[in-house]
Amino acid sequence: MAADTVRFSLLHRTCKLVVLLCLLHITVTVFFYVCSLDIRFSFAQNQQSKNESSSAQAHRVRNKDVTSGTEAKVVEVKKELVPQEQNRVQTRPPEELERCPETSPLLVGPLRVEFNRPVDLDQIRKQNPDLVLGGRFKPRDCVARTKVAIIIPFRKREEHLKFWLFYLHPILQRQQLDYGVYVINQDGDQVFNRAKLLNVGYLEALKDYEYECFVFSDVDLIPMDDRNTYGCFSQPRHLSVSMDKFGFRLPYNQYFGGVSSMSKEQYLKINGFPNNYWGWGGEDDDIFNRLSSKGMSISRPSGDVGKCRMIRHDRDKQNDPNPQRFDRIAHTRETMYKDGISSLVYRVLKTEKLDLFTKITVDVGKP
Ligand code: UDH
Ligand code: NGS
Repeated sequence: MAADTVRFSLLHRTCKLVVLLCLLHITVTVFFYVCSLDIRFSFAQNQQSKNESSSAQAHRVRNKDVTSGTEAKVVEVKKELVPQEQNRVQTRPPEELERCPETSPLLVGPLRVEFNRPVDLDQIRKQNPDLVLGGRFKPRDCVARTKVAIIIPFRKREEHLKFWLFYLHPILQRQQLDYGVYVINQDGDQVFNRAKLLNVGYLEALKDYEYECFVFSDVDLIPMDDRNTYGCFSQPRHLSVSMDKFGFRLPYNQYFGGVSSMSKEQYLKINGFPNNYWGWGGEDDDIFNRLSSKGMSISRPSGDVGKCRMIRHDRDKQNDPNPQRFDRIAHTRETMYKDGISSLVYRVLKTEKLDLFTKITVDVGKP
């Protein structure tokens, strides 16, 4: 009888232990499942930039006077739109930070990019709390390997710009870049001049910060893989190498349109971009000619990493094909020294430091 009681109590204790172990197991399983759900959810939402370790280090906002010396300008600083700097947690003082790794550990690879649901600026602001006035960002936990100005030629493409900001800000933050976004808005209704706006962007961005690298991007092109680094390389880089509208291939080998990047040195070597391509076409071929005449080659990501989508649109007003483009690209080697950044004339009408980008409205003249 006594032996039975002892056996029963042993069995009872063993059962209790098993039940406790099961409960512990379930708790641990649920915990890890919830964590993995969280990661997958944030991937699908393209919100990976919220990751603690990728958070921005607060820029000291330098509300610099951007007067060029030639023209008086209106500078609007919209401070109320800026996230509160004091809310940020800075993990280590900047002098203790190490250089960011060559490949960011935050990259996720292929991304889903679609344009069927509109995005709004408030949503983008909330999803990018670490941006600083003017659409600037620095990684918080390491010193970025490069300071990049992203220059966007622009006129009346607000809907495209929203998609660009929605997709690109999280990508650029995951790439651990020290970057700023500059939208160069052509004033008035004269013929559009993409390359001249890019030249203006180069000069104006340098008045803001000591950028070393310049990415020139059309407003309607979105990368489909965050491994396509928006930075500079030993040779000028073409980034939009496999666009959906070309069946994810290069339309021709010398194609340098869409999105490209150059270091300051590479850009200055070719005297910047031409200023006299009014209307659509040829200016990117002229830039290619400039680079190859200076013995530079084009570096590109692989077709897979370089995939991107273009937001479909109709031809813009005042951007019809330029009938002079073939004649001009035939003479790049002779004209490039007198036409470029050295001969650039423009007038800044307004500079707006917004929370997601800096908008510079310019008068670039007419043909
Ligand atoms: N851009 C503007 N506003 C304009 C014109 C051009 O913002 O009015 C900018 C914008 O960044 C654009 C870039 O300049 O992405 C390049 O100009 P583009 O869009 O004209 O060049 P793309 O090759 O289109 O994208 C050519 C006309 C397509 C006609 C399609 C008809 N189905
Ligand atoms: C070439 C244009 C380029 C242009 C490219 C792609 O023909 O400027 O087509 O155009 N060159 C000339 O016209 C000399 S696209 O299909 O993207 O509109 O970038």
